[in-house]
Amino acid sequence: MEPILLVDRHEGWTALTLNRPDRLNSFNEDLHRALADALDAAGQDEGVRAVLLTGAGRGFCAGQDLSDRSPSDAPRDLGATIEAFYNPLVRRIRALRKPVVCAVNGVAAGAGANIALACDIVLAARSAKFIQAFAKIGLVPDSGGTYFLPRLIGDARARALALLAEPVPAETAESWGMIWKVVDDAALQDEARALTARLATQPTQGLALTKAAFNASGGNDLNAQLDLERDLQRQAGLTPDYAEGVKAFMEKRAPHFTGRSS
Ligand code: T3D
Repeated sequence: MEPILLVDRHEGWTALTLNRPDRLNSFNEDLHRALADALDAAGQDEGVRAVLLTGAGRGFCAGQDLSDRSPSDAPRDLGATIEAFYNPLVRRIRALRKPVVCAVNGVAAGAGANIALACDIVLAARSAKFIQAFAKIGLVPDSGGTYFLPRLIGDARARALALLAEPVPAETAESWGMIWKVVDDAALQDEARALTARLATQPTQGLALTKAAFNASGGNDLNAQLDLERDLQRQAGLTPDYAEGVKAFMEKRAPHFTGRSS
C-alpha cells in the first residue's frame, strides 16, 4: 500500500507530499500523525534546511476527511480534534526553524487552504483555487484562517470569503497578496523544488530568526517589534553564516552558508 505521506529527502531539503489523492488529500488521523512526525524529523535533522509541502494528484488538500464525520454518530467534540491535530500542525509549521514552501497543486479547501497559508512561501498552480469551505457545512474557519486571512488580504475580503465560501482562483489569490506566486501547472513542482533547494543553501539560522520576527509581528506593536528585531539581530550577528556573508561580500565572491548555529 502507498504511504499516506510521501517523504522525499533531497540534498539539504525534504519534500512532504500528502498522498490520499482519491479523497483530495483530506486529513484523517493517520495523515495528521504522519505529517507531524515528518515535520518533527525535518526539524531535528540538521541536514534538512528547508521543507516543501505539496499534494499528490489533482488537489492539494480538502481539509478534514468528512467521511470520518458520519452524521449518524454521536455528536463529536470538534474542538478536541482541532486541539489534538489542526492547531499543533499550524504551530509546527510556524515554529519550524526552517522555511516551509507550499506548492498548492490544485484545490485547497477548508483546513487545507489555511494550512497552505500557514507556510512561509506559497506557490500555486494556475488552475488551483482556495476555498474557505467551512460555511458550507456550518463550521468556522480553523487552522488559523481567521488569523491569516485578514492579515493577508484585509478584513473585508476575509469576511466575505469565510461567510460565502466562494472559491478564490490562484491568480486572484496572488493579486490580493494571499500567496506569493502563481506558476503554470506543468512548471509548479519544478519551480517549487528549485525554490526549496535554493532556500536550503541560505543562512538557515538567519532565516529561522526572520521567520520568528514575522510570526511575532501580528501580535506586537511597533515598539515591541523593534525590540524583538534588536534581540534577533543580536543572535543573527553571532552566527557563522553572518561572518561568512560579510567575508564573502568583502572578497567579492559567492558566500558558502552552512546553516549551523555555531
Ligand atoms: O472535523 C473536524 O475535526 C473539525 C475540523 C475541520 C477542518 C475542515 O477542513 S472542515 C472542511 C472540510 N472540507 C470541506 O468541506 C471540503 C469538501 N470538499 C469539497 O467541497 C469539494 O470536494 C472540493 C471543492 C474541495 C473539490 O470539488 P471537486 O468537484 O473538484 O471534487 P469532488 O468531486 O467534490 O471530490 C473528489 C473526491 O474527493 C470525491 O470522492 P468520489 O466521489 O470521487 O469518491 C469527494 O467525495 C472526495 N472528497 C473531497 N473532499 C473531501 C472528500 N472526501 C472526504 N472529505 C473531504 N473533505
